[in-house]
Amino acid sequence: MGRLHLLIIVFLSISSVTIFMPELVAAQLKTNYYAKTCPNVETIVRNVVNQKIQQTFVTIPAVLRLFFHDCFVEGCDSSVIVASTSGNTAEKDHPDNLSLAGDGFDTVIKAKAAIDAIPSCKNKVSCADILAIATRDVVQLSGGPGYIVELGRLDGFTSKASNVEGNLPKPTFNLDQLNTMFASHGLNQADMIALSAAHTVGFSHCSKFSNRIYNFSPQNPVDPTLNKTYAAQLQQMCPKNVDPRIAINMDPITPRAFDNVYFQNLQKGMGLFTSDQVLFTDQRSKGTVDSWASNSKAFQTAFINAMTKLGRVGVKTGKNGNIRRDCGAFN
Ligand code: HEM
Ligand SMILES: *[C@@H]1O[C@H](CO)[C@@H](O)[C@H](O)[C@H]1NC(C)=O
Ligand SMILES: CC(=O)N[C@H]1CO[C@H](CO)[C@@H](O)[C@@H]1O
Repeated sequence: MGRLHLLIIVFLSISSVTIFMPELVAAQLKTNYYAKTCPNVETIVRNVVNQKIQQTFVTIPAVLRLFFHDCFVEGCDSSVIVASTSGNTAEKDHPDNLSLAGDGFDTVIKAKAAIDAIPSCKNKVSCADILAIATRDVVQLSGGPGYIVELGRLDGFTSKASNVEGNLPKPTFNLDQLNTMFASHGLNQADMIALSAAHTVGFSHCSKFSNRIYNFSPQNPVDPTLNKTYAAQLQQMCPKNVDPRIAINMDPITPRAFDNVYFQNLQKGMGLFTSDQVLFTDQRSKGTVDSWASNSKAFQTAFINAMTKLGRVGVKTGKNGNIRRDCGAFN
């Protein structure tokens, strides 16, 4: 009996080592990175995020999407927050930025000001880490899982609109295109599916899916994988000549809750983009959608794991980055 017990323990510890070691070494991030320099940083950010959310719900999807775009273009180095100057068109001014709502930028800038108001913290915390902390907070404050954020990212030195093209997924992507793009950032299919559930909160402009409700193909003007009732509702909210500023809820059932209803919607043909619905229609990913639609806990575990991996993408350390004094401008 004693011997069997021992064997089980050894097996478990070996498997956890093989899963976690390579990633930890590659990313050089730590959970207690600011313990000596600014021990209260997470509380300070949390208070600012709380206040912002009380002013506007948009804070939640805005911050979450900002983090994703930051990490996929040039790595998680707050390059997405830098403003354009006369000599440089920055990432945020690429057309793909349309829904990077100002409230995401504003949250980071306000949190930075609150941190820098404490003399010992001033210019000690990177904008990239502030965004990572704020992202964890908006997920948790909208009903999603809490998790420990790895920290120690530096802010990057480049931000170019020309680097955006080809680095962000398009709403028309099929499963292979999604997998290829996420794999190029070290994320596997399960990570991609878990992260896609971020579309459980937030808004989309009509133009991002109008092809699915008006001119999908010569034989099918409406995408046949779209739920017919939902398609009619979308046509009503997004008539052909709709004001381009109109944006609609991406999760029509629980638009303000970070939950697994996203997956239940896919089962009913209520995924808004092709890139959402394909996760259910493609047999290679359907099983994962079905299991997370019925098991919220399993989804949350996968989401935390995928967010942690996303937060390690292209991290800058040492000479490759610094702490920006103003998140919107290089020092
Ligand atoms: C899987 C591929 C993905 C595609 C094709 C995609 C595409 C889009 C598009 C087209 C919009 C609407 C933008 C607009 O109308 O201006 C959107 C919104 C959003 N996306 Fe994604 N996205 C993907 C993955 C992700 C991931 C991984 C996250 C975060 C982890 C994310 C978070 C969001 C959020 C929160 C919004 C709402 C933004 C707001 O309301 O301000 N998306 N996405
Ligand atoms: C379409 O959506 C409705 C709920 O809005 C649902 O009752 C129905 O089962 C869905 N249809 C299909 C084919 O999934
Ligand atoms: C929030 C934000 O930065 N929006 C910009 C997105 O890009 C267009 C140009 O493509 C700018 O006009 C917006 O100001």
